[in-house]
Amino acid sequence: MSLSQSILSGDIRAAARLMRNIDDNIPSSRSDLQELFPHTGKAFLIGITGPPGAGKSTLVDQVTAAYRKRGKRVGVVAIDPTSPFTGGAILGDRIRMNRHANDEGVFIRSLATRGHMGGLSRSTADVANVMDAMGMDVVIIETVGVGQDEVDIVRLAHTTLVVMVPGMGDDIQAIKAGILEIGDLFVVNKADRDGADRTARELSMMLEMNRYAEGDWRPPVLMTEAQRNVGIEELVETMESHHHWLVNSGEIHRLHEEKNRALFQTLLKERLFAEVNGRISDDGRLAEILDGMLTRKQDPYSSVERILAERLNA
Ligand SMILES: Nc1nc2c(ncn2[C@@H]2O[C@H](COP(=O)(O)OP(=O)(O)O)[C@@H](O)[C@H]2O)c(=O)[nH]1
Ligand SMILES: [Mg+2]
Repeated sequence: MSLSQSILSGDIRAAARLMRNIDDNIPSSRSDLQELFPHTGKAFLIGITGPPGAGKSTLVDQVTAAYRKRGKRVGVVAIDPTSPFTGGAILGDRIRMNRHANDEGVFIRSLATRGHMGGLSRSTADVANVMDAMGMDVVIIETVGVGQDEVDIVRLAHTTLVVMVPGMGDDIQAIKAGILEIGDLFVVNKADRDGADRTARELSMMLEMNRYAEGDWRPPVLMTEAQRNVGIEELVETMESHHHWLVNSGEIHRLHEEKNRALFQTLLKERLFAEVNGRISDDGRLAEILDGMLTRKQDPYSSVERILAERLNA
């Protein structure tokens, strides 16, 4: 039996193995993903982003528990920004999520950001697809961000949740353009701290400056205390409302189109690059080109054109 067949028949360990293969870029993972793809598209994908320490992982843990109470199976993909050598945050998240360790309805996977080209967003999408095919009803993707990862998560998720903490007023100003665009809903976590109301008010005011057409989704601002499990039910309800809005408004089709395009184009880019770069690395021409650039006898622009033309004529 192939890994994908085992996964479809409910083998959790096969899923874990395939995810490792995806991480390690093992070629056989491609055929497993091919076989799983027709079984995907059913899960509700939630992206959670925000600055480090905002309480995202704590929220994910509580949201996971809330969905479990509703009888939903939950997959979690935690994208860890720390160096794979320190592993610190991964360990912390593992300990926190330990209460779900014996629950067959929860599957948690941490991915380290390695920074190879397109690698992270692609393997996140792949891992989310595996969880989807496993029959997870909800897949939560946690990422730190103000950056590229954040943009990528939006392309992956149906609903994107931005987590802030009290006293971030200035930061909100600094990053508002980015965050206001990506959030379908905003959470001011650590509402037990001073200034939570004010941060929520400021956020709401900034959001009100956006222009909305009739029937548009207007991102709400919620307050939570993830640590004490306060506000989580309302948060889950609001995420569900957004999902319903996506379906009822037809917006979900546009979103899927965008997701599909992003996944396909990332795959294409990665494979083309790997193929061409691999060939010129092996046959020594990459070294030649780089030498030529050092002495300024060759420019990179025409080198790229030459390599590409050769490929198209092949
Ligand atoms: N005071 C307070 N602390 C919280 C709350 N939620 C999470 N924390 C703490 O904030 C710290 C960072 O949380 P974590 O979930 O790891 O944040 P992440 O980096 O965004 O994933 C931890 O020590 C949590 O226990 C909250 O509602 N109130
Ligand atoms: Mg975290």
